[in-house]
Order: sequence, then structure tokens, then C-alpha cells
Amino acid sequence: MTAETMRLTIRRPDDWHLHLRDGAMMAGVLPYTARQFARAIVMPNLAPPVTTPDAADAYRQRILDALPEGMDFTPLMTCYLTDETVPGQLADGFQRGSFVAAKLYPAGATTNSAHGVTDIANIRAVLAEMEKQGMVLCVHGEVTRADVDVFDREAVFIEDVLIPTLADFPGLKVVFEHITTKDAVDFVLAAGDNVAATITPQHLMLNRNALFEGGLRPHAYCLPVVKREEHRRAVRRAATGGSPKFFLGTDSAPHARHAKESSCGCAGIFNAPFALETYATVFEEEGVLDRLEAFASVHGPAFYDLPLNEGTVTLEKAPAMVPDAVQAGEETLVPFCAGMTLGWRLA
Ligand code: OTD
Ligand code: ZN
Ligand code: ZN
Repeated sequence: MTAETMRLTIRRPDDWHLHLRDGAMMAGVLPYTARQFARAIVMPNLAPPVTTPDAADAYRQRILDALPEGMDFTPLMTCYLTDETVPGQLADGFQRGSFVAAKLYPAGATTNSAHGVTDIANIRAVLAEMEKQGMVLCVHGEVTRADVDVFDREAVFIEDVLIPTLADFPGLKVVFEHITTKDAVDFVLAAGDNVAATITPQHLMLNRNALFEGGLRPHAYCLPVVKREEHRRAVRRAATGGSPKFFLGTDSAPHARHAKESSCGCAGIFNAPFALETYATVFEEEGVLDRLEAFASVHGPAFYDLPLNEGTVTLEKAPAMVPDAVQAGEETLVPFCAGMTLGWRLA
């Protein structure tokens, strides 16, 4: 027996769904992502949201300005769709490289989604243009009607919005973001090659019991909310099953600790610090570490028609202790898996 550490070297991965925020918070959280990921799809739900090519260019520049010396990271910008989005301006932004994709937030579905789309019928011309351009639509797939149970919002969105929209725009490239249910897995698998999905660490690791374990757990709260165990299992099978339709998207969404630990705590899980370590843990538990690279580094660029990254990252089978809290500027953030020891660490 040798005590040699087991190592796993994979092509450098990308994060296909990330909230970087802005200002001091962005500068504080960005290095956690850049140390692992070569690129990330940067979500546009700032206040005010990123709705124009010029706003996206300016935001990209702020991110690059905040990147520490010597770190190599490319932000891929997205346009926040509203009822007022002008198809021609969106297409121009796509063609000049200001946007890689556009994001559909149903109004009221998640953090800073108040300016989102109030009815999919309002963006038909936008979707027609995106289909023509081959521009990816990233979708927060939940209905927001008060009469729909919060745990059913994703399943209802498939029936009420996704199926009719894809019937009308059958060539539209859609990424169903942060899927949480068996319904979503089945839908994506049955859809055409133009439909894919991202999967977060928390939806692979938590079921809804985590929200109430020994008391109310604000750091397990995100949207879409974590679901029943049968759904977690379906999402795990999807992520680890090898289908190119599923790829890595952390949905890392930092909020200051005081904003989470509040009488009305913010939705969002800050999983960037140990993202790759958490995914590696899941793939190892499922006995398919050999599939981690495709999920993390190949399926995403293939769907987005972007080149694969050239570099590599190496994970070691060694304990990685997740701290109880980290600092970002003035703010204290509680990372996903705080206080736990993960079995993999980035070399
Ligand atoms: N979910 N929080 C946030 C976004 C995501 O729906 C999402 O993508 C956020 O804070 O921006 C969250 O719980
Ligand atoms: Zn979302
Ligand atoms: Zn998100």
C-alpha cells in the first residue's frame, strides 16, 4: 500500500450559471470562481438589471477590472429580458459579442426578477429573433401564480410555458436552468437537441428536509427551492448519467449572512468556494468520477458552440474543510456546506 494521494485531472471547467453581483461583493466572490472555472455565464439580475449591450459591456469590464493579477477568467454576459426588450437590439448585442445568451425571468420568480417578463406572449418577437440567431435562451423555469404550490412551480412551468413555447419556436436553443425535479429531467431528455439543463450542487446534495433540519435553515434556502428526495435522485441520475444535455451551473448566489439570517431571508446559496469539490463528491458517490469532466468541461461548451478550454485543473482525494464563513469586502458570507469536510480538494 502506498499513501499516494489519488488525483483527478480534468480539462478546465466552466460555470454555466453564476451570480457575481457588483461592486465590493463582486470583487470579493470573483476569485472563488476564477480559481476553478475558465468561463462563466454571468447572470444579469443586478439592480437595475443588465438589459442593454452597453450595460453588459460595462459590467464585463467591471468584472475584468476586479479580477486579481494572474487569474485567467472570461465572463460570458447575458441580457435580462423584459416585456420591453427590443429584438433588433438584442440581436445586435449578440452579434457584436456583448451577449452570449439572454435570460428569461418570469416576473417575481426569484431575486431581482421584478423587471422580468410578465407573460411569455410579450416576448414572442424576441424569441423568434433568438431562434433565427441561434442565441441561447436561459430560463428560470417556475410559474409565479399564487395558487400554485411553491414545490410545484417548476413542473407547472413545463406544461404552461415550456411545452407551448417550444411548439411555437421548435428551433429555439433553451437551457432550463437549475433543474430540481424528475419532471424537468424527463422533459429535457424527451426534448430535441436544442434543449439542455444546468444542475447545481445543492440540488444534487439536498432534499427539502434540509430546510427544516433541527430548525429553520436559511442557508439551505434558494429558488427553485430544494425538492423531495425522489426528485433529488432523478437530478443526480441526470447529472451523472453521461447525457450531453446536462451540464454544470452552480447558481452560486451570494447574500450577506445578515440578509440570509433574517425574518425574511434572501433566497440564494453561495456555493462558489467549493463548487468543484462538491460536484466531485457527488460523482464519486455515484461511482462515475470518470464522467465529471464531460459534465463540467465538455457538455456546456458543446451546447453553446464555444471552444473547449485548453488548461486543466487537478482535484486531490483529500479532506477539504469548508469554513463557517468567508469575507467578501465588508460582508460575511456563509458558504454552501459550511462547517463540513468534503472528500476532494482542488490541488
Ligand atoms: N436563486 N437566488 C438568486 C438567484 C437564483 O433563481 C436563481 O437563479 C439570487 O440571489 O440572485 C436564488 O435563490
Ligand atoms: Zn433562476
Ligand atoms: Zn441563478
